[in-house]
Amino acid sequence: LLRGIDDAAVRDRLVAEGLSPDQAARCVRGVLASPVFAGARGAVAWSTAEAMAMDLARARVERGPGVLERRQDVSAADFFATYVAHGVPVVLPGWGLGWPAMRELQWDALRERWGAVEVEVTEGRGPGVDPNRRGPRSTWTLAAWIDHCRSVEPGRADERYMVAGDHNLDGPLSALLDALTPPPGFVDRARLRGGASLWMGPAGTHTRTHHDTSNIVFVQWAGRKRLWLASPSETGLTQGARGFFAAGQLSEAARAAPGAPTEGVTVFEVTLEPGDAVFLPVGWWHEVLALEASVSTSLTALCVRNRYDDYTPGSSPEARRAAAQRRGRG
Ligand SMILES: O=C(O)CCC(=O)C(=O)O
Repeated sequence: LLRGIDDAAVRDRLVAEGLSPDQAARCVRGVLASPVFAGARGAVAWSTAEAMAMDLARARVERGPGVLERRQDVSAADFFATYVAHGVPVVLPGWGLGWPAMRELQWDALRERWGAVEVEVTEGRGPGVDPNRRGPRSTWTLAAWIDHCRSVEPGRADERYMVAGDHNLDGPLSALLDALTPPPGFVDRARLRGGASLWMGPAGTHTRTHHDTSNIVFVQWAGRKRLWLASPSETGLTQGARGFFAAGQLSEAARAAPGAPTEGVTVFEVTLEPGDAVFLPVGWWHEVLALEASVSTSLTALCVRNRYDDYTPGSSPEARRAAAQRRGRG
């Protein structure tokens, strides 16, 4: 009845299941008169309308060009009005090519200049480790960490990975922030400390499909990385998500079995070369694989309000309710 199925059809079904016509009629009348039903009807109507909006967004993505747009020399004004405001991912080929980071975030330069600095590295992000939990960390000199990254054979990554949560750009390596010089208008330099993160690891590091709660411009400096992206309107990924992580991997979408969380999902793939960047709009699912030993940075200190902490579709019903109440819809 909540789904809008006709009363008579429900009555007929109850009779088919063994109730007398009289019992069935009384039962349906009782449900329709119940205040709980009246309250639930409002909630269902609301969530049906929201599901329709998601279906519409998903249909648009599905009927789109199927590949990520690539923009050379996009202005900050165009970037914010076209891509950030509408949540559209875009590849910025060679965006970082002229920046000092193109010299300073290379293996030899890093090792030579900062090799003695102690850095934090996350251990163990593999299957069986809760990806939403901060893993154990170890301390390395940057020189030892770089040697480790460069010595691991492709396909033999051991899950050690210097990730954003290790905060090395906020502390021991914060001088490297000066090497990040996007064109004017993209980044608020006053917020760069805390709004830029370093990812450094061997070939084969793998970040499972997840979403973030801010817009990110992800820039590649050394080695190549492959990313798979999917829209937040892909509700198949949201159902079964745990925290920020989706139930399925986008890179496996092509092989997804019927009923898998990735079945039917429109997946965008991009391979970043050194100097390339990609804009990851808030909420977009992404999975990342380092094809080679890799150095990248993610920038969140964009010249726009960039915290969407309430966007947690994979959280518990209680946490979602608290977020809805904060938004004034509880
Ligand atoms: O490079 C990676 O392994 C993951 C990057 C990422 O997911 C992010 O910046 O949000």
